[in-house]
Amino acid sequence: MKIARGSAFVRLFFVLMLTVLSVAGAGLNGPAGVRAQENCAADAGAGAASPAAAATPPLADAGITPASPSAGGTGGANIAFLPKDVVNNYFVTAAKGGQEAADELGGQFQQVGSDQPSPTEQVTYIQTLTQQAVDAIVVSANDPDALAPALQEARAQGITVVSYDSDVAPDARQAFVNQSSTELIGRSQVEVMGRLLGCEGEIAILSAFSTSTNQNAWIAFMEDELSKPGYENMELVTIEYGDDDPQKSYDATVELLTAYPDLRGIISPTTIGIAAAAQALEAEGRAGDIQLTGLGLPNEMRAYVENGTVAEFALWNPIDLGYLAYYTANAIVNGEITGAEGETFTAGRLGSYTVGAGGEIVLGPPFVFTAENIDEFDF
Ligand code: RAM
Repeated sequence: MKIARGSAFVRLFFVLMLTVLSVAGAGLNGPAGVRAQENCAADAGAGAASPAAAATPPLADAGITPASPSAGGTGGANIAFLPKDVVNNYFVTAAKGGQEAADELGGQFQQVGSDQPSPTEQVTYIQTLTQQAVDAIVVSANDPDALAPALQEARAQGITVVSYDSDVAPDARQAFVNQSSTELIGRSQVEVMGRLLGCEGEIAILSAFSTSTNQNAWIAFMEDELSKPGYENMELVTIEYGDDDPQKSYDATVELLTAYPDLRGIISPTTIGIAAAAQALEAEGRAGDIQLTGLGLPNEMRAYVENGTVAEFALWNPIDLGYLAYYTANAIVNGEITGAEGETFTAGRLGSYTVGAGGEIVLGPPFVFTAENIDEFDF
């Protein structure tokens, strides 16, 4: 069975995840009932969710309010998405959510950007969108600071700026639509790797751009998690950057295998990186020998999970991220919110959201994919 976007099952899954996480005070767990291994860190609460904690609460209790599709705005806004690049399937998928929201709100949607993730190219696109006087720019940054002056100029012209996926400097935007808790995403990838390796062995991180705000924020929490008692025998030997380029990421993986003969695991917190690393591990005959986890698109990782190259990885629904980002920008354009902490607005089928500290709006807990459930996802 494939899960259709926005289906009741997806909503229920989010609610269950939210309940398990909040009640257990836990990190990101595998699908309920699939595994119950300990985490390496002595202070970890993850894995402690009791079956009772997974009881389904009313939607409103989980902070999710069902809404009619037309709720949330008066429509008509001209909103442009500027992702890290326009060929990455993650952003192609997120754009579907942006278009869906625009259709519901009667607004305009366009996605612009380069074929290569490049901060310089993003600045050029911001300048062009500013000249075009769009109502809002929704941007995923390849560099938080390099984009800031151009975005500040756009804001000075009255254009709403919202970041999604990968934040920009806070004074360069009104709100940031984060896919999930940055801390949860960072720590949980180390927790998964620790379980896969029995808390022992050399690991490497294969990241995106060295200036990617989201990957760097997750990596900071990964390093903090690794510094906890319990991880003494797991060593992060290097962080490599594949620049969200499939070939560069593949080559970086092959180089890792040569440079670190005792390497036992790779964490890749990027959909491009994890797919390229899985391909490289198979081609080099190291699948299964080296554990690989991180963030990936189920449709790109299905084969690697089914043949055992990857045991477990995570992601949120990029369609929902794009949908929420469009609704957020629309709400600011229409004056419903300004991006100040405590404001609430309704994002169509996703329900109501509250702006958090620093203008952050969090989509929700991610999904964890394994061989047992990956066929239920289609994005
Ligand atoms: C890549 C991009 C994106 C990130 C995902 C997980 O597609 O780097 O920014 O959020 O991976």
